[in-house]
Amino acid sequence: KVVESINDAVNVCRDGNVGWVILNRPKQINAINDEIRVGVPEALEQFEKDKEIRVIVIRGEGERGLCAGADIKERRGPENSLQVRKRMECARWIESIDQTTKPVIVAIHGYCMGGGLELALACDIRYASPNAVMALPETGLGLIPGGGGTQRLSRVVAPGHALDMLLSGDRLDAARARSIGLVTRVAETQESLLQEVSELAQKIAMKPPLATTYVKRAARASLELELKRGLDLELDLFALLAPTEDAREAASAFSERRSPNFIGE
Ligand code: CO8
Repeated sequence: KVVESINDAVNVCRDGNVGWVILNRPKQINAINDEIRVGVPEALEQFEKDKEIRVIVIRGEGERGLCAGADIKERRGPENSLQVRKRMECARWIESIDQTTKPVIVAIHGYCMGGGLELALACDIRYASPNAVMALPETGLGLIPGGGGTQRLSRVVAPGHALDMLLSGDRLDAARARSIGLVTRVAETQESLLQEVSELAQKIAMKPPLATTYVKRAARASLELELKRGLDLELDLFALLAPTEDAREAASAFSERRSPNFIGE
């Protein structure tokens, strides 16, 4: 598998129908700098356009962790609130994950703090290693999360758990994170994380891609739409899928007791 560089801080790799986005600042525990802010959306856009890619995985290079949050050592001059507000538009790079129609899985090993957890919160499936450590420590720095943490966390876990994490800044281990639904899967061992994530990604990539895209769209819309509109959207998407080649192929393959061959139409 060939690893290609988007820039100094982000690599990509294609493995069959799975596209890997790799944060590559291991010495700084992949702390978020401008190259990550630019490189991740660029990598996602590449994979979004690539018909061969059906599932995307985000992971971090190095043993220490997925991402230790924003680069605290980035030097900036004094700024007033207006200047900060303008600059913080760059925090919207995480929204590139929302705009991706293909499923995005994040592999969380080691530290996943602040902006790193905000990145993970925007993904569709959070898969942790047993050594994962997750926290939103921003209030301890006199700040609040600025990459969607205050909004996405309570859409992922119950609001009581979200406020607990936001106010305390406490670090959660993988077992605790799974118990509150912050991650949905924990790997057997630290070493098996990427293999397990890869297997899950391949499994999803084997499914009819249109159905995968539409189910993601409908489920994500449920977080924003009132129920009636969400149910309408679900039926619209169902009706679009029912006559597709892949839906017909799935039914034929079932009747004929053979493996289906999906073409993405
Ligand atoms: N930014 C820049 N460099 C970092 C960061 C970071 N967030 N985290 C770790 N590093 C660097 C360390 O400086 C160190 O580099 P060096 O070897 O050159 O000194 C290297 O990575 C390894 O880190 P440690 O030696 O500290 O490793 P430990 O195992 O002792 O500790 C921790 C690991 C617990 C993850 C620790 O590094 C830590 O607490 N990091 C900061 C975590 C954090 O608070 N992140 C910010 C969260 S808030 C956020 O993301 C949004 C708000 C941003 C505000 C920015 C203010 C300007």
